[in-house]
Amino acid sequence: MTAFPDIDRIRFEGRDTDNPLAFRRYDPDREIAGRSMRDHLRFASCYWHTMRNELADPFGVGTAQMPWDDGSPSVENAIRRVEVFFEFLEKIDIDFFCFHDRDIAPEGDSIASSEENLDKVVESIEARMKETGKKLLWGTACLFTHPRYASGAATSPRVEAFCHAAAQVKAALEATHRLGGEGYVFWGGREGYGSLINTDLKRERAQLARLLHAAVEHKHRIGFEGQFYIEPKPKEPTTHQYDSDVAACLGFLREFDLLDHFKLNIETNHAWLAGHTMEHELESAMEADALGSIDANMGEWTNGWDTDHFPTDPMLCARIMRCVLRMGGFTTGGLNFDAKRRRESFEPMDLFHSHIAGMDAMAHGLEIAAAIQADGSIDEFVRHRYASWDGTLGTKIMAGDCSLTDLRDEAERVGEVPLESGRQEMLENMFNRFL
Ligand code: XUL
Ligand code: CO
Repeated sequence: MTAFPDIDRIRFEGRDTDNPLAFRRYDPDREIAGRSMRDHLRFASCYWHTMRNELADPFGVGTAQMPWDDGSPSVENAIRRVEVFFEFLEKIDIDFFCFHDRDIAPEGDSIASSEENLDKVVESIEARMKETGKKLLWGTACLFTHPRYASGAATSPRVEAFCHAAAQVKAALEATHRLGGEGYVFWGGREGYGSLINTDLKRERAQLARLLHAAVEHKHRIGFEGQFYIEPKPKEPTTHQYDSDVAACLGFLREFDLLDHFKLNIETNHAWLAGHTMEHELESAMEADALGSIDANMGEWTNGWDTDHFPTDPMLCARIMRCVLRMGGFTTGGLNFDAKRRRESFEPMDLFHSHIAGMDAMAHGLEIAAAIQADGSIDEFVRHRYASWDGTLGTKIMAGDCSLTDLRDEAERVGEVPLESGRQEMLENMFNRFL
């Protein structure tokens, strides 16, 4: 059986090709800045959008054509999807994937039957991984779809919901471990509130921390060595999510003594919803040595939802890849396309067009970022801008050796501050030279 009979493996054909089913920028084995493009970018396709998103929106039903899917919640149907997904990964030449427990396997009518369903599908995924060499970037549990989580999962006012969430995390973590996953993500889709009028915020945050601690304990118990990540998002579907942005996550992890166990999986569209740029979020995480992985997508500035567009803007991708290069590249992380085709792009072929667009834009971003890094002028400007801090006085201040009184005397001694232009526009223009 083939789900995509008209599509061959997508290959690099170069800048001048007019074949839309070819890469123009992404040349997987090309060396750039010390690694192959494949190793820099570590692309992943996500099961929930690629295989399960029917492309419905609040005003209309799903439009996605999925002739391989009979629409039933059976394990057989779930296993058929696995076959299609791996054919897709092979043809698009993506090495990694990500999933939620409920994307890959149907929930049963008891905890035990849900675990059994998951086991069966994981077995078929494991077999396809062995055959194809594809790898799991991260797994996660869907703690936001079922009505039992309407008021939160770990942060629910009902203790029973907390137990169900824990059961799902346990099974999803074990599945991730079995599949050799390099990471495990916690996205707290309902871990927040609709209104504070019915919410005990202090309890809810403590409950969330408790679930995360229990997961850390279980990770050690089963010997899972992958990286744990939190994925910040400010809102939608909640009014406010407790892990609203990188700064909030870092504060939360420090407060509850979890920072040693977690890094962050940062998503562009979530950064924008929080009113930040993606670079702001990436830099804030990097500064705390907590940048782990990226959900590569973008939003639509004009409508303000989490629309999960494929990232097709080379400028955005260049900014992201500059951060990744500055961090020294991914270790366990990668670029997961948490992105979906538009509702109008409903043909199976659009799965290819959308991923190709994202992969080429990210590869373009990598080329730009590598050229900026090799040139070094922007980095040099920033270093020079802070050079006074590298002198004797700056070093002494930062070592904590100057009281306010000492500093007052220094101010008298050094005289007026030499004013220097920040040259923002010159630097922005310098950046543009590399596009
Ligand atoms: C939702 C979102 C999730 C996480 C995984 O906005 O980004 O799909 O990436 O749960
Ligand atoms: Co995401």
